[in-house]
Amino acid sequence: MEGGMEEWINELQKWLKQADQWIREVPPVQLYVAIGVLLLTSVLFLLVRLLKRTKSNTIVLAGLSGSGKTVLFYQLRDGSSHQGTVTSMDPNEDSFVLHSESDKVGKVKPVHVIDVPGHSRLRTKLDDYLPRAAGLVFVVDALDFLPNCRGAAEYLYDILTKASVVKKKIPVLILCNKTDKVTAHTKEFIRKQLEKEIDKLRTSRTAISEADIANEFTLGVSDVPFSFTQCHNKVNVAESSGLTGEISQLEQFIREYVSG
Ligand SMILES: Nc1nc2c(ncn2[C@@H]2O[C@H](COP(=O)(O)OP(=O)(O)OP(=O)(O)O)[C@@H](O)[C@H]2O)c(=O)[nH]1
Ligand SMILES: [Mg+2]
Repeated sequence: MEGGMEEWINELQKWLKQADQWIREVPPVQLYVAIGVLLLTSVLFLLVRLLKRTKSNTIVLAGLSGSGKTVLFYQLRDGSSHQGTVTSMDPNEDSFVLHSESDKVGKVKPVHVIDVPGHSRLRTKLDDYLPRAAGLVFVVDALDFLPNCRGAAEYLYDILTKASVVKKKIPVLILCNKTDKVTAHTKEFIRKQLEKEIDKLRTSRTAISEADIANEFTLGVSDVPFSFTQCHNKVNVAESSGLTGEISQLEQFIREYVSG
């Protein structure tokens, strides 16, 4: 047993000597170039791996209860509304190729969609999902908008001041849903109203209060009326109808941030 070990060490030493001799014979410039190339490729390899890993395919759906998130979720996945009339008690979560792209299965990257219930006690789940979100869709009920405007603005304000959203500049799509009804408000109207409400919240929340401690960042530019264009992350407004399946603007947003 011991003899075997010695032999093995001898063999190794021979190899090392040979390698040493060989290295000495090679002109130093060639050696440096070889080492340089080796280092460069390994750095590039690591960089590509890192970039691939950080590229998320998660899209988070948030918004007040009843805005239509669950209907949109099923519309994206199955192309039907599933009549989600019950208030969700748990997040809906699935990875799938968008229904409208089902002819491209295997060619496009699946999207991971999470529908976070709007009930105030379940909203805290959002914090678990935001760190890996490639985009956030804030669904607004365009039909029953005015009575819910304040509530929607507060929820949106909380989202737009979260460190996880601001630091990673998570793109936000404000999706005015239920546009199948003629009485639905336009996206321009909804955007303006939300900006006004957020502007009011900004002044009321700058005083040190419990609500203020929860908000990690301040919004907009002080002394200037708030507008979504002041946000560090991209905030866009779009329209949809989950019920009738008119969700092309939502799908466009998803494909912009989860590349196939
Ligand atoms: N007219 C119309 N009604 C819709 C549309 N989308 C959803 N609804 C209705 O709105 C209600 C609420 O829809 P949900 O998808 O369950 O709402 P949600 O956002 O998931 O609500 P929570 O789970 O409580 O957070 C249901 O009665 C839907 O039928 C739409 O595009 N048009
Ligand atoms: Mg729901």
